[in-house]
Amino acid sequence: MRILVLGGDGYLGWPTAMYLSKKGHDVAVADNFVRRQYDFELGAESLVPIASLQQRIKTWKDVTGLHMDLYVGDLTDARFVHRMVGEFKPDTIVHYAEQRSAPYSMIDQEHAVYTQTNNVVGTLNVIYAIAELNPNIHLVKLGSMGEYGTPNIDIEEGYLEIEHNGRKDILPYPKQPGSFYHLSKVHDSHNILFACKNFGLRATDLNQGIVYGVQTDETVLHPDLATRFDYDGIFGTVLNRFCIEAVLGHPLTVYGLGEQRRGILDIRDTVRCIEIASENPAQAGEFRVFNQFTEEFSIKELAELVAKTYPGEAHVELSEDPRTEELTHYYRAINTNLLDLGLVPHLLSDTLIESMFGVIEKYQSRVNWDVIRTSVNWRRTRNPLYSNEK
Ligand code: NAD
Ligand code: USQ
Repeated sequence: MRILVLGGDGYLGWPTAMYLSKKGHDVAVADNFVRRQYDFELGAESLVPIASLQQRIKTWKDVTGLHMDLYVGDLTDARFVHRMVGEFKPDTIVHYAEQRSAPYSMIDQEHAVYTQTNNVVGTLNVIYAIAELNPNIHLVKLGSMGEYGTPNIDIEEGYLEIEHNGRKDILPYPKQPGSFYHLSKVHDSHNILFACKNFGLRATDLNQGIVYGVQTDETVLHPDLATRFDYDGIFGTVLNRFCIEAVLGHPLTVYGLGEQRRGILDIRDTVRCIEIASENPAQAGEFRVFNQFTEEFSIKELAELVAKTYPGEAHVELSEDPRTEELTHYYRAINTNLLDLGLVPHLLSDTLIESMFGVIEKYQSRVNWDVIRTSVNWRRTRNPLYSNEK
């Protein structure tokens, strides 16, 4: 299969590109490197040093003999997207290329507008390139479990059967997300659903939970092949952060009561899920939705698990939640579609957490302590870091 990975320089895009390449697919990666730019803006950096995308591709060729094509450009540039899709002629497009941090989208108005413009316009350009050039291309789009929010009923995979005034229908599952970032994913989902109906596109929306881990079978082959590992209060995700905080001797920063429940998965399962979705494409005209996570935990359970596993002292700290989210809530989400197609999950085991401690210890001197705590509060419309109103 010819597979184009959009966002191929990112935390998940790069390991996915290597995994698919190793599995025998012809892979191209595309990126505009804006994720590296956010690091400059925030004064943060990946804990693990990362090579340039050009160097990664060169080392991949040296180590495995496998070639990857590279497209450098911005998905919000419609001509770039059209040219790339027309030239590479993919069977599948894996779309990771979005601004993916909820806190970044809540910094202030400018960051909310940027996030929604980047994500929604980029995805629309991908939709149009597929519709015009080859509607047979399967779009595998990364969505988010956070699109659903935390309703007081079970979360189904994309659709809900509803009976109303004696009539029944199967309708898109209601979405109540908790940030302008998560809302951008909801807008994408609606746009893709409409494009499937209107242009006959085939698409899979992967509502992914929070990913943890830093190594895959491919990233460990050479230091140049490592993927990024974020720990800062804006881009670092919760379990990765807790592991880093434990090693540093920083309190494990649980927001609120830590009773928020979330779906999580190992980075090695992310790449496998993409393979499964790509090799089992949606039908023409079908907007298929998979909930992509393997286990559910409360945030406090995750912190306690990390504290228990870390061989040294680790202290769990509860602090006021800077986000607008339910502090205590019902949570049960269905995730059978990927399991039915053959996913065998890596469950969160002490071994994985311990292996993360090893990587973190190696690079802990690179940490900037000033960016560990989050500076973003959901309820403020302006961020003191970005305005002169201190
Ligand atoms: P990331 O920020 O590390 O990677 C995204 C990549 O896309 C970056 O390299 C960035 O430069 C690129 N990009 C962004 N906008 C672009 C544009 N307009 N044109 C070209 N390239 C652009 O993020 P990630 O953690 O790898 O996440 C990838 C995707 O998976 C995102 O869509 C995210 O929403 C989704 N996701 C991530 C997680 C997680 O825990 N990391 C969980 C669920 C869903
Ligand atoms: N949290 C803490 N302490 C921290 C960091 C986070 O208690 O130090 C809490 C947050 O309040 C939240 C939960 O942990 O309740 C998850 O936060 P997160 O930053 O790990 O994840 P989130 O903002 O939801 O976003 C991440 C990715 C995003 C993806 C999403 C999947 O950045 O791209 O879409 O996970 S999901 O959560 O399923 O929507």
